[in-house]
Amino acid sequence: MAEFVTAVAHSNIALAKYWGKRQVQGNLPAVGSLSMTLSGLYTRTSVRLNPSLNQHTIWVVDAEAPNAFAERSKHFIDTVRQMVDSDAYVEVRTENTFPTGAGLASSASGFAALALATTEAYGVKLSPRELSGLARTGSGSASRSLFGGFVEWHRGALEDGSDSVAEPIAGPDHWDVRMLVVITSEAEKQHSSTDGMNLTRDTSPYYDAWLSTSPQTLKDMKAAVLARNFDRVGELTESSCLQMHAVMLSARPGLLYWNPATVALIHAVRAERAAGLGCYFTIDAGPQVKILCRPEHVERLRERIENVPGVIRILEAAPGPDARVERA
Ligand code: 2P0
Repeated sequence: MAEFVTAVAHSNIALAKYWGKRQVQGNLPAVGSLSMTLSGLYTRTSVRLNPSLNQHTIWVVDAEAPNAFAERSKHFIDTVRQMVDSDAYVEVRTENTFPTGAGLASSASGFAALALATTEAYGVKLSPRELSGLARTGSGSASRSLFGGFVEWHRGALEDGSDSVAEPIAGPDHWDVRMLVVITSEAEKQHSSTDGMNLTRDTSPYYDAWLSTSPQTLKDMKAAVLARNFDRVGELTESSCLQMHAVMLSARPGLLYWNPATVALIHAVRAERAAGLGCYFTIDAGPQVKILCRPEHVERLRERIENVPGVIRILEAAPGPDARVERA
């Protein structure tokens, strides 16, 4: 039997957000986005061809493989298998260093690691750009998790999606900033992002405004990240987040991802900023609050927010590395 091939990919948090698909098939986004890859928060996935299997088997370490995740993964593996016309099925073991399904983008690191490990196991040779496009078909934000540091995912314009890939704009050493991930709930999220995006597109009267303002936000964000302009990046990060949540809230029925602790943390971040700490919030399709902050302010900020009612725990990340294959 073949050896296991193991790949590691890190989670990422968008500073300029992706919300909405120009085509659901292949997760082609309606807008481009820009993210920071997170050190310490990653998925490790091992894959091996197993001739005795008559279907793919997916094991999630320390957790039941949720059916939806297993089905998406099997479908994804089949697209790779068909690239080399193989009959072989695979055994997959995957583990996360952070809670799954709670707005922490486990599908981002998960499909990035699966793309890398599966192509390696089947002997499919792809460039990093092609790997990013492949990961996108598993989950949109996974396109960004192939790369370390600060990463732009292009909207692209081609119908086949081949130009909708991510690329790093600056490596992890470009800028020493931190992201605090403040967990306010460990419950699985109730709706898939795809369903939320479709509902938003179909029912929000503000969707066109979101599509028309996002490109400028992305352009400004890219320039600010390259210039290491912390307050400009922070201001754009909050703005992109709030514009995204405004369009989510304006769907019918409105998508409200926040809990009381989420709102309390927004106020806490703004109060600490007014008091002189370098910190800005962002929130994804879940109740966790991610706080972009200056490294020298991490300790003071932690002390101030750990007692906010509803805070369960706080994870800390710096800009993380590229996804990689681990050699034994
Ligand atoms: C992002 N999110 O840019 C945005 C912000 C959540 C809010 O990408 O349907 O799991 O697989 O393409 O990537 C989460 O959505 O969605 C996400 P699919 P994905 O990070």
